[in-house]
Amino acid sequence: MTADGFHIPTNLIDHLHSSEKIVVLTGAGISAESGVPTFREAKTGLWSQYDPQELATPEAFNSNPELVWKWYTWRQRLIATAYPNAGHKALVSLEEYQANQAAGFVLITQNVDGLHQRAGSRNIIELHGNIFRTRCINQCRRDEQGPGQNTFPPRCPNCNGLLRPDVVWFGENLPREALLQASLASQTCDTFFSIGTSSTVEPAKSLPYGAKQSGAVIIEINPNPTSLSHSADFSLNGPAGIILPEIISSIRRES
Ligand code: BV8
Ligand code: ZN
Repeated sequence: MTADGFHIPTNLIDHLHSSEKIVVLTGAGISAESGVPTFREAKTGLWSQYDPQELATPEAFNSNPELVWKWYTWRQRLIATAYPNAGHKALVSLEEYQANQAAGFVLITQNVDGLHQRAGSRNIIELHGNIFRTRCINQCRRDEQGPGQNTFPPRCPNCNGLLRPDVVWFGENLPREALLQASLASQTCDTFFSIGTSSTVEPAKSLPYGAKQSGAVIIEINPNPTSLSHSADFSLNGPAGIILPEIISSIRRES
C-alpha cells in the first residue's frame, strides 16, 4: 500500500483508531527536515572527506581522539541550532492520542540528537545514546551536559582519563536495558512505525521483524525504499514532516 500524494489510506486510519499499542522506530531521516544531515547522506561541509562509519568507532577514537571530538563538536553545534520539525511534533500528538491506552506508545530512536525530547515526546528509548552526554573511558562517570573544562580533548575531572561522547559506536554493544525494552515493546505492539531509517544498522533493523512476527501492522515512512519496504503493510513514500501531520489530522478528522 502506498500513500497516493500523501493521502493516508483509510484502512490505515481505521487500524490506528483501534490500535492499543503503537511502537515507533526513528532514524536520522526524521531530523533531516530540521537541517540535521542524515548519517549516510552526511556528505556536507567539513566531513565530506570522512566516512561517518569510520569515525563513529572506538578504533577511530583511540587512534585520533582529537579528530573524533572535532566531528562530534561540529555535530553538537549544528544540532544545537536545529529545532524539532513537524514530524517530531506529530509524534508527540500521536503519543497524546494514545494516552488513554496503558503503555500505548513507545518511541525508540536510533538518533543521538535529542530532538524527540525537545519536541516533548515522553516515552523514549535511546538505542544509540545521546551526543550531548559524555562519559569517562574509565567508566568512572557519565555527565548529562558536555565536558565542562576547556582541555581538548576533554578529560575526566575524577581520573583525568579521556571523556568520550556517550553514544554507541560501530562494533560496540547497545545499552542492555534499552535494547531489552525496545525488543519487548516491538514484540508486544499491534502497530509498528519505521520512520526515516535506511534499515541498515543492526540490531535496530531487526526490531520491525520482531513486531511483524508478533502480528503487528508495519508502517514505513521514507521518501526512498529500504530493505524493510517489501515487508511493510503500508509504505508511505514521502517526508516524515509532511506525512506524520497528515496521519494525525486524518485520525482526528475521522474519529
Ligand atoms: C552491535 C551513534 C554487537 C553514533 C550509530 C549483523 C550483521 C551485519 C553487521 C552487524 C551485525 N551486528 C552488528 C553489526 C555491525 C554494525 C552494523 O549494523 N553495521 C551495518 C552498517 C552493517 N552494528 C553495530 O556495530 C552495533 N553494535 O550490534 O553490537 C556486535 C558488536 C560487534 C560485532 C558484531 C555485533 C552498533 C550500531 C550503532 C552505531 N551507532 N550512531 C553516532 O551517531 O555518531 S548508528 C547510526 O546509524 C546513527 O545512529 C543512525 O541513526 C543509524 C542508522 O542510520 P539511519 O538512522 O537509518 O540513517 P541513514 O542516514 O542510514 O538513513 C536515513 C534515512 O532517512 C534514509 O533512508 C532516507 O531515505 C530517509 N530520509 C531522508 N529524509 C527523510 C527521510 N525519511 C523521512 N523523512 C525525511 N524527510
Ligand atoms: Zn574518569
